[in-house]
Amino acid sequence: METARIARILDEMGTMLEINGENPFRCRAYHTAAQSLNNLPDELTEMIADGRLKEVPGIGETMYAKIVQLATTGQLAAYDDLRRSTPPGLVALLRVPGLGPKKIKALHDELKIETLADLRAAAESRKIAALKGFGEKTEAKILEGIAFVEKTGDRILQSHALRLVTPIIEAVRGHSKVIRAEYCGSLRRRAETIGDLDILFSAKQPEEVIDAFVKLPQVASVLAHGPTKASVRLADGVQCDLRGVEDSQFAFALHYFTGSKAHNIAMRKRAIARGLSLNEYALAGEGRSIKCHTEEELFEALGLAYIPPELREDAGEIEAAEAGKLPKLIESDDLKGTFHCHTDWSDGAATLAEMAQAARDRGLQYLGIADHSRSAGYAGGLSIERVRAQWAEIDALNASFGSGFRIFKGTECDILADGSLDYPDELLDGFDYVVASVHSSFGLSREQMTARLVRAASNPRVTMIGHPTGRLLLARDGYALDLDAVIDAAAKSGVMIEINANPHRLDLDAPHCRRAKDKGVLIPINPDAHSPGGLDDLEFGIGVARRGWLEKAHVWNTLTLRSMVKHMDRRQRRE
Ligand code: DGT
Ligand code: CA
Ligand code: CA
Ligand code: ZN
Repeated sequence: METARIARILDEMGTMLEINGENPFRCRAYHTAAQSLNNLPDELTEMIADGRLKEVPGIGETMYAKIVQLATTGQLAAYDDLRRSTPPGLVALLRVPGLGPKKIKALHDELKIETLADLRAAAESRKIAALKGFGEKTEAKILEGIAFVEKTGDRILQSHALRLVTPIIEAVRGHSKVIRAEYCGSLRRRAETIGDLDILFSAKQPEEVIDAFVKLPQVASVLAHGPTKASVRLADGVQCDLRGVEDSQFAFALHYFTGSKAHNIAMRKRAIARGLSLNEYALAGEGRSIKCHTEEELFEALGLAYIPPELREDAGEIEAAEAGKLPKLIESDDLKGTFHCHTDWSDGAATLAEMAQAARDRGLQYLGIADHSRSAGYAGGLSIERVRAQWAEIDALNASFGSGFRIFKGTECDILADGSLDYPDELLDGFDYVVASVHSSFGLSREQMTARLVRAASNPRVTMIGHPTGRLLLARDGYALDLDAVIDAAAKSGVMIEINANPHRLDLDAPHCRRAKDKGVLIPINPDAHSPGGLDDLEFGIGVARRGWLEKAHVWNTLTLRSMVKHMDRRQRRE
């Protein structure tokens, strides 16, 4: 069984135990083990084989046995028992922002609440406010939370969708009858969250391929099964649609099923205006159909430059393609380094040296370390003394690297409730750069929160604002905030705003990226990595940047190490 899946099972077990009112230490053990699994430096099977898994902190003896059993057999009796004894609706209630296992247990014990519908009924009839430890404010929050869950529905994170689709697309491509295959839909457009997976292939006899697809081990149930298409539910509950076409239709189908729907409609209108008709199988006019082997040819046939999937939202891309004014979008290789990464000095899982090695392994020229500041007690925030000690270690490491690589000294400095920073100015001046983020007092009014961030975005000691809205995709909305006012303040003072590339955040989002860029705000892409593997999240940031129409020049960390050093010096001299 896949490591990420095992981690999810352990997490779920910890949660179910919490809902059952188990001893908190026992519950924690599961969550800690799950986290350790997600941060493993090597393949799980490898680490079991050579005995290293036993040494991993956070994995005790009994937990070790459970992990080995899941990895080798895919089964765990304790997990099955827990699932049987816990009403399934209760775990789903965790998706309601503000409801934790303790509250869910209380609601179940006191009001017999087992489902989202039960919860809504109880809140609407004011039964929750009357419960001990709840009150009117909590009840109102729960109603808001239910609306949030209904809005996000069954969507999944882009990162999750990518993990699911990768082995399936490989299997489809591996079929001997398949000529071409791609995933389409919102995932190809690199949307923040994904409703279902869409896979397209071309073959002379699609039926054989479809029959093989519905028998893949990932498929839990078949929803529909015809000669050219099938819909299935995967083991994770996610829906996956597969369609087969003839190879001559592939470009049209690829374009159609990539969407977005709004983009498709605009393209069809354009075809009609030129006396043509466009659908998922063909572009035709005056009794003849126009051959297109690729999407490039399809766009060309309609008088357009190639529009990358990330831009296909009917947000001006067709007009820009017609005028030859599409941006030359940033690409993964353009990134030369990154900022906002954590180490075990605060809440990261790896040492400075390990993180630096991981950055070099990925071809980066520099790595910015930004551990938490002193107020962030929950995340091991650094005291002033610890900051200075970390600088000494960074200096020593840098001396060992030579000129090809460098660690930059940064901090992820808390923005306090009044908008001031968590360290004194003298200390801030000693960093190469400062990421300023909100990690506390989320409940401020919109006016207060805006004033707080505007103040930080106007502070000359701030290099960039971190995860500006604080949202967690599919888990909680950002705090109340006038983000455009923050962008304006940043533009005026020359402060940057990051794209936090962690797939749970993607914050700035693409539309605000585009606005910030238009106003002249520089936008670094940061992984917020807490482990070596976290650096790979940069790719999700590239997706946001492309959806936000960003070119290489709009992203700070496309500068080479040499240019970056110069630019930092100039900034520090406030030129
Ligand atoms: P999702 O699954 O909610 O994350 O979003 P999509 O964009 O993947 O949507 P989906 O799976 O319903 O459909 C895939 C693509 O098929 C969609 O992006 C555009 C195309 N499509 C679906 N329905 C329509 C439609 O009614 N009209 C047009 N023009 N295109 C459609
Ligand atoms: Ca879809
Ligand atoms: Ca679909
Ligand atoms: Zn943060």
